[in-house]
Amino acid sequence: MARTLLVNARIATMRGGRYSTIDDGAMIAEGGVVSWVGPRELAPTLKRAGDEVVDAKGALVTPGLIDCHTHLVYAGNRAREFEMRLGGASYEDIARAGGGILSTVKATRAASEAQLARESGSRLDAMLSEGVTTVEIKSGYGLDVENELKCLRVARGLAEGRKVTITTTLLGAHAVPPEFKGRADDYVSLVCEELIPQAAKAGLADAVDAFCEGIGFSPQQTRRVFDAARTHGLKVKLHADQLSNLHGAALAAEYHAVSADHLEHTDLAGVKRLAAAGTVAVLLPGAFYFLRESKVPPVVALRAEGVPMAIATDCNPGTSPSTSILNTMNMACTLFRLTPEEALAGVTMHAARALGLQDRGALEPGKRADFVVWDATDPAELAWTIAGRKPLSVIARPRG
Ligand code: DI6
Ligand code: FE
Repeated sequence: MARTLLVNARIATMRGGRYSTIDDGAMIAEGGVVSWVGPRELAPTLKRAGDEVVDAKGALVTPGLIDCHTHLVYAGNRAREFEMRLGGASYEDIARAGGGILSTVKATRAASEAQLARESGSRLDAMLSEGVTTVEIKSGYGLDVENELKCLRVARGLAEGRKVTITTTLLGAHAVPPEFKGRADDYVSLVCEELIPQAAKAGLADAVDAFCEGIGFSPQQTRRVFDAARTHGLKVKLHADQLSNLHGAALAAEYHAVSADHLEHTDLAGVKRLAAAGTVAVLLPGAFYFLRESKVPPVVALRAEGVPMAIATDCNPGTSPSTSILNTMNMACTLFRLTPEEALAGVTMHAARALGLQDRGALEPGKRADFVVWDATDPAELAWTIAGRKPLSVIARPRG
């Protein structure tokens, strides 16, 4: 089996969510899986003939980064709405007037699979250029069976020819499409009775998500979506308490969601429910920044209650047009007051857990050996810079 021998590295293993850096560390991977990691002098085996040797020359090595919440597959842009918001319109005003998510739905429905793959592929390449090796991609800009499945197929197809694992999440309950205007419950029926079963049957979705919000879907409608997901054996995640507190965090916990995302308006009771359920809190500072929100998620309470915090770009045209996981780490610290260590854990270990993936996110025996060599020596440097950093090299394998 092909072996990779990493030597001369400062390895931030992220075991247990901590840096626990091994200076002058070494790592052996066999068939893309870590078989040994530790100080070089303890390396159990010397180089064998045929080993691929990676000499990090004393540089920092981290696990491959994981962007666990993106809406990467869409067509067009929302620059015009950005101008409208700068002129005083609110995100909700624009959404209620039929713009917002629905304007991207129009462009996405009109786009061919090839066009969508091209536009989305260049965003994905930008992500990967920063050391990302696993990306979650949601649908949610098709909003009918044909177009939602189209977006999921495009998302899955993006992994071809790239060294990345893509996981897909069906976000049919993102907005009520124009043809169901005023009939949200009927649209939810379509999501539950046609979309979820077909996506599950075609193997196109790993999880199901919903936008539980005043301008999205009610907690009752979200329950219907979650019940259908459960029936079809799909994991659930939730856009919870982003713009108001509809007690989405508690709802996500009740359904043992792998993650509850956003959480700006979540209260202490919601945090305690997440802790009890083992649901990961996914924080999205890009959306908070871009919408100029003022209410930060309850980070102090999440930390105190021991809720794992992941962070992600939320890459989408309306509230977080960003492909930069590194800049997101910086924003998580500057805007939400995470520590740089928490930020790194948030894009490795905890991000893996937010996707229900146990096989990655830390460099320890048994985990995938996707790793990144950085032009840095202290892991805190990754969160310190606002922009402009690129890895020296990224060692990852395609989804296996
Ligand atoms: N919350 C968000 O921030 C994005 N979706 C969601 O449910 C926004 C999507 C968009 O405006 O296009
Ligand atoms: Fe989102």
